[in-house]
Amino acid sequence: MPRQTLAMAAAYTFLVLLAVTGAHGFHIEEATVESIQQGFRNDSLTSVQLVRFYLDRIRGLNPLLRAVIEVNPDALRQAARADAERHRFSSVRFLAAGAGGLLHGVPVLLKDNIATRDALNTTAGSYALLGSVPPRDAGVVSRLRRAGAVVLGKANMDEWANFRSLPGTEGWSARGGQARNPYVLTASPCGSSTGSAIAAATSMAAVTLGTETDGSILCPASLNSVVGIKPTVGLTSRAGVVPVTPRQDTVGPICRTVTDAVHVLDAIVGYDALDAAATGAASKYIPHGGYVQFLKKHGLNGKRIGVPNGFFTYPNGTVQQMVYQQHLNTIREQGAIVIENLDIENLSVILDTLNNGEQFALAAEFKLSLNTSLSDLSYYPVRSLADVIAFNIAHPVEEKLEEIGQLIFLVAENTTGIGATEKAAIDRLNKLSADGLEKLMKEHELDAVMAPNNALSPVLAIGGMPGITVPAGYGALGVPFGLSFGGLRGYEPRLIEMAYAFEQATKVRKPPTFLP
Ligand SMILES: *[C@@H]1O[C@H](CO)[C@@H](O)[C@H](O)[C@H]1NC(C)=O
Ligand SMILES: *[C@@H]1O[C@H](CO)[C@@H](O)[C@H](O)[C@H]1NC(C)=O
Ligand SMILES: *[C@@H]1O[C@H](CO)[C@@H](O)[C@H](O)[C@H]1NC(C)=O
Ligand SMILES: *[C@@H]1O[C@H](CO)[C@@H](O)[C@H](O)[C@H]1NC(C)=O
Ligand SMILES: *[C@@H]1O[C@H](CO)[C@@H](O)[C@H](O)[C@H]1NC(C)=O
Ligand SMILES: CC(=O)N[C@H]1CO[C@H](CO)[C@@H](O)[C@@H]1O
Repeated sequence: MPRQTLAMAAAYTFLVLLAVTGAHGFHIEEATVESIQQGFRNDSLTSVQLVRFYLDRIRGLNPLLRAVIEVNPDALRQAARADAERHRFSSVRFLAAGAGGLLHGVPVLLKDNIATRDALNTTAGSYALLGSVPPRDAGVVSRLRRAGAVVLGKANMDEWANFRSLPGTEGWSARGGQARNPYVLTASPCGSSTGSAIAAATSMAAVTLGTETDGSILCPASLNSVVGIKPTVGLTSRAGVVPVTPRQDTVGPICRTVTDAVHVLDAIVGYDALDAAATGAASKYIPHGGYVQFLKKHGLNGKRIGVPNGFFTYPNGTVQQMVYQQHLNTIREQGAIVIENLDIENLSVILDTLNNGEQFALAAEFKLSLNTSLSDLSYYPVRSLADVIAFNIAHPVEEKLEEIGQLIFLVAENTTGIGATEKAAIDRLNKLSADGLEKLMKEHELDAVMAPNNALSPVLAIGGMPGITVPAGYGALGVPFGLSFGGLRGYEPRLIEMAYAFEQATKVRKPPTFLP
């Protein structure tokens, strides 16, 4: 049997066994954060049982799907502590103490570029960073720990967030191997937050975190039929995250439902002194009382939603064309005002990220940011981009140097900081954003624009703007696709309203099919 078939057979056997022997009163597969908390409260579930379930599931599915790079040897102990805390306090005092939030005792899987100061490594998928020691948890991880979440492990990703080479490494990293789409195993799982999306889709974790510079949450979430929130840049801290650029990087949840994603978002947003400028500037967007209040069943009612030209380009008769058309009708029936035939100025320039200055600016910014982030480590096997390049040359087999190369690294290494040319490129990107989506949304008083999957990502990326993708359907071969809502900086409340109402009106998502 070929290796893939063998692994598939093993995974199927495992799933069947799990279904038969699943001994918990509580059905953990596909469980939501709120049902998990209810299970905790009515004593049908413990955090330890949850962690055991997810660890078993990772053991069974990961040989096939390669969604996880490392599991946390401390996860069961953290879960036991969460269970003990819950039992020690009466619920009122527990809540008053600031603990007992919705993520208390809930296992979270982190993309491998998000630092944890524990037994787990943080490597962006690369052997070059193996053994590095971060001085502290990433800002978002500190917040998760304070909320009582259990750090379950690190998720596979496109190595270096797909910023090593062209054409790239969708779902591949040297340390994690090639991740697979759990719906159609031969289809792209997209990236770079690949493992986070797959793990959420297959219940290898309750909830997960990904990161996005340009498409890395919205794309894998869409293609693995889960919900991804790409927050406004600065809403969530990037401190302790292996960077591409502070101008575009953002950390956000990837989960099975909008509600789960919103609970995670609530836990991770906020000011961080170690990412002071961006989190300081974005903190004005965080609503008093958090984001849960925007989970409104009628959240589409009265919303003005633009449909920019150039995105819904599926030929008549294809599944995508028909399903998206149906969704537009549903969105109208839900009371939204859908405005079609809008043009984002210079859209073709914005989408041409190789030539419009985006990649050019990113290259210079990456070299600087990586250097800063490496020099912040308590122990670092590599100190600079030059060291990482040399590492890949010295480890060509593990790092698949011949096959994948490191062209972006080489281009980035040739840069010498943000000079006049780089500054001009960044100004031009800002202008493209201001004259593009920002102007369009203001002129038409839009609450959001809609597009398939991650099609909006470059438009949102250059403006630091937020987006949410929600499962929208399955193509002729069973490959998932999503519908994304994007908006201006700080538009999370209304994007959440629309995404939630759309999700509740359509309920498209179904668990993975593991088709060959
Ligand atoms: C406890 O809550 C869970 C989650 O809602 C539910 O599935 C389960 O049936 C409940 N069990 C009991 C004993 O009430
Ligand atoms: C982290 O990497 C080291 C190798 O440097 C390995 O021994 C260790 O098991 C890894 N940690 C985890 C949690 O897998
Ligand atoms: C697709 O169908 C629409 C509506 O029926 C029609 O207006 C349009 O011309 C068709 N497009 C193509 C490419 O056939
Ligand atoms: C990298 O950072 C170190 C320490 O902050 C600094 O001394 C060095 O000049 C930087 N190198 C580059 C290439 O920016
Ligand atoms: C880097 O710069 C050197 C010297 O100018 C040049 O020969 C080389 O082609 C450049 N590499 C890349 C990838 O641009
Ligand atoms: C940056 C850029 O390419 N801007 C162009 C946007 O489109 C207008 C015309 O619609 C051009 O004049 C700009 O040069």
